[in-house]
Amino acid sequence: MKIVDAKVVVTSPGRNFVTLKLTTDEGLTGLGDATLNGRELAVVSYLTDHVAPLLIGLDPHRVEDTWQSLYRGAYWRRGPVTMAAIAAVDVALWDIKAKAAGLPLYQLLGGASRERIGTYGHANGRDVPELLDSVRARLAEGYPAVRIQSGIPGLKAVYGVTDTDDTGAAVLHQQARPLVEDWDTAAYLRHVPAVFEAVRAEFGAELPLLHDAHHRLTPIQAARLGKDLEPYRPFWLEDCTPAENQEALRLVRRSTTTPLAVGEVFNTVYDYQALITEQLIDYVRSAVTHFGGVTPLRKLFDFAAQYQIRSAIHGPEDISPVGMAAAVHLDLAVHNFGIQEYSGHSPLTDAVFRHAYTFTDGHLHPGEEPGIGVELDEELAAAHPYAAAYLPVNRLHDGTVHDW
Ligand code: EZ4
Ligand code: CO
Repeated sequence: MKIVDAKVVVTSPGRNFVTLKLTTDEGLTGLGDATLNGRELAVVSYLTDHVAPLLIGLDPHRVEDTWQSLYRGAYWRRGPVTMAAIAAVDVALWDIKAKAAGLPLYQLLGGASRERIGTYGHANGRDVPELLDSVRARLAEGYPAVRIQSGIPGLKAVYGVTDTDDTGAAVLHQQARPLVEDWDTAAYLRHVPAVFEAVRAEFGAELPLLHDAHHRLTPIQAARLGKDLEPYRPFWLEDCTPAENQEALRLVRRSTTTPLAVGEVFNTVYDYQALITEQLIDYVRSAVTHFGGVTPLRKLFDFAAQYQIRSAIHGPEDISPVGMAAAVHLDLAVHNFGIQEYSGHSPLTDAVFRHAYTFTDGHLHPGEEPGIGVELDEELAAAHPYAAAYLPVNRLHDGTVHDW
């Protein structure tokens, strides 16, 4: 079997998605997600100008060899653009291999290690009463665990709150320049423990509660927050410090037993080396889409398993249903699965990307269709063309740019 066509489809059914579609001489097709939120067209160019021409004529069964040749052959390794492009190729090849075998992808990854996949949903509110309503809404939808994000007194626009709607879905900013949000770490550190206290008081001790600090704290601030949240037993504190500095988490780890989750902006296993071998974290959060595909993410999970660290694949709306499907197959197969982030997509997005995976009673299952189980409606995709959109930037009250 040979690859005869490699096509990149950009569509915006409410937000931008980049999809690679490979076709073989036997008529099999494979899909891969290459969406890099806010920098989509850089990956489109990487794929169409530099990768697609190399794929024509290759045997699609050679997944590992193709991955290695794209990773090592570029010489310029790593980085989100490169790894999103390689991820799309990797997933499209796995999709073809599984279709050729007549099996859902999870069977090729070792088969099911569980019956279904536990998720967490997003609850958010501008203030505590609104957040409590949002938690109630997620529980009514069946979510077994909830991420809680709240507005901060004195701040106008805050991550996870003002940029989400009341279903917890992220709202897209389709504009030529990024939205500016504001930030005050001291106000945040004062407020978050009170938010946890209110949610525990309303919903009890058992509900798993997560929180995302979105890379905004210094190590000592993160340590403080971890300690302050301990009485409320969070399921995890996510991305407490900027991701570039692995050493920061040594200080956080020494100071708190609050579990730590990291990795949505990581691209390779090297970003995790110290974090895993020194047991500084509890969950690895990379997405198939940004980590080079199923091939390296499986290796990461096996590495993490040696240190009792679990998977928690990043699952925001900017991961397309193609990337989500790949995640759900991996979640079902790996032994050290932890939890899957899931908000679902809009009905229009689900129409562009018809998928076999299902979400029932707060749990995902990849379904039994051969491959990853996603079909792209190219006509509908073309009816919703790319629209420039940016993630927000964050500024302190004096105008200084802060980590978003
Ligand atoms: O801000 O995917 O845990 N989820 C997150 C996401 C990220 C977006 C950025 O594109 O932190 O909401
Ligand atoms: Co996050």
